[in-house]
Amino acid sequence: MKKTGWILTLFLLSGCSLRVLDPASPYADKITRLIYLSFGIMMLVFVVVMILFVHFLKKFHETSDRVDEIPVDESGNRKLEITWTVLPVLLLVILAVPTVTTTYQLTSGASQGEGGQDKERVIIHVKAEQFRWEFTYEGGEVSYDKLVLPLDKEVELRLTSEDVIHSFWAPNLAGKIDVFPDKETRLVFTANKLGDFQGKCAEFCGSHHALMRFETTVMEASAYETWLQDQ
Ligand SMILES: [Cu+2]
Repeated sequence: MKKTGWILTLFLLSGCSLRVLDPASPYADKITRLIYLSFGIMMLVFVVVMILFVHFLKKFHETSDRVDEIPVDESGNRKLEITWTVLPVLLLVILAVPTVTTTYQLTSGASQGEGGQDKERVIIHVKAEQFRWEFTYEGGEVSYDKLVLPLDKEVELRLTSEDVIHSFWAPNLAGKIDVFPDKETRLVFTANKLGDFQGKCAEFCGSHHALMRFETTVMEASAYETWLQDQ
């Protein structure tokens, strides 16, 4: 039964087309580094705790000559108390500093060049509705459930919703961003890898939420222009 459970889990996971740890933009690359950092810290804590656990199991397990032994009642070990207070604080600082600075770096891009003053930036309007994505490009071209982006060009997505709250998530390119019916949110990133990347709505938004997927295609700037003309 246990084996069947594992096989089923692997089978279900194999259905995931989202590749979270495969960055195709500096934005996604920064997030990936944060994931590796927190995973590294987690593994360090896990391994140290497991080593201590096994060590103490061996050291203090009951043996025939120790059956009646009563352990010494120790209270207040200053050294140990300082160690297990300082170490977790240190680990949290190592995790918190890059997390906070990265978060500020990534969100500051959306407020710079406010109002599209930055002429180099490609502005695409994203409209979410139950249950599809509509992308409107600078010349008024529209595509549904397919976002096309030029390579190595800074892109600014301006997102709004027609109905409920959705969440735009293309893990190869950027982090999740909420999409609201009465407020515009922005996402700024630069795709630096050619190819097709999967994205989906990451906020439960109704009966067909699971089908609210989209594909992102990153193409050379010249091919992007041609594609736009074909729309
Ligand atoms: Cu949705």
